[in-house]
Amino acid sequence: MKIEFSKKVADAKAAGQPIVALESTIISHGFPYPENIALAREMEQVIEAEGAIPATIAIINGVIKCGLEEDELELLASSGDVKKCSVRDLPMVTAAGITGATTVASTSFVAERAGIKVFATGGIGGVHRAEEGADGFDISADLLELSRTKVAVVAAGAKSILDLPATMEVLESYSVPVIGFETDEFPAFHCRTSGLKLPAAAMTMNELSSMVAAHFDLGLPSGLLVCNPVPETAAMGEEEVENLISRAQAEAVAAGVKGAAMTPYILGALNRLSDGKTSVVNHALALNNGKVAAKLAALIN
Ligand code: PSU
Ligand code: MN
Repeated sequence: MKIEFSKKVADAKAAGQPIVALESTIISHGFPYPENIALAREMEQVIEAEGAIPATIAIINGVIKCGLEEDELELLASSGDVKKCSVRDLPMVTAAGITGATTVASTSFVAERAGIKVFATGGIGGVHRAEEGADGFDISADLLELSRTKVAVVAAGAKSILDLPATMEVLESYSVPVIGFETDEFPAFHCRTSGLKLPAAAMTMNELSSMVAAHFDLGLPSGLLVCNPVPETAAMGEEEVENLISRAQAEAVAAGVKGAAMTPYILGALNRLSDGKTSVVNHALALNNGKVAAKLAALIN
């Protein structure tokens, strides 16, 4: 498999510097323009400030890239015609020579093959709620990829647009370690808590890095999920989020949205229904994940 590295990431690999992978679906389908390009740049800055090198992953004109130039980030943010690309889409997107944004699943896939062990994102995909009129069997490929790709994914849990207890059950069945960072509860993206207890908690960065290092040392076939709750100052109340989500979900069902379009649609609806508040939260938690991932990458390097 051919991966084209940016000079910066190639140099970092050669020098043995810590590297943090970043996804591109969050840029192309997670935020409106120009907020998305601002976030993409800030994610890179936050990681560099911790002494690590950011490697944003995407497919540009059919080429799998690890580390993007400024004009490539701008294209992903502003084009409006970038395919959301999970692992199963990689053959078509690369063969057709088109431009694709990678999800948690496909970013992890590329990161592992690029020799990168730590990846920062906002939230992972999971098991969708089986509500009337909605897809009854929509389980994100992010979970499958976590089970078979050796990368530590730092995320603020998963959104409560998903069935969080079912998501936790699938992660257990797939033998994916799930570690709370400074929490013993699964964070629900916009909210710091979900009422779901985690199987493991790391209360310090050293504890976290020991667990992650042990995981790689054991040679387990899976990745691991590091759950870093949204910063307190940015968190939303559970009731407010639940209200927004049921409205967004009802809209999606009424509009007949299915499959891969579901998560981007709901993100957009939440942003609109909350007058941009959910995007502010999403922005804050993504940067916070970048920071934790960079510290972790340095410690396990
Ligand atoms: N959750 C977010 N923001 C996102 C996504 C999820 O808060 O941008 C994106 C990620 O790229 C994730 C993907 O991997 O959506 C999951 O899509 P699906 O549910 O179709 O697998
Ligand atoms: Mn899906």
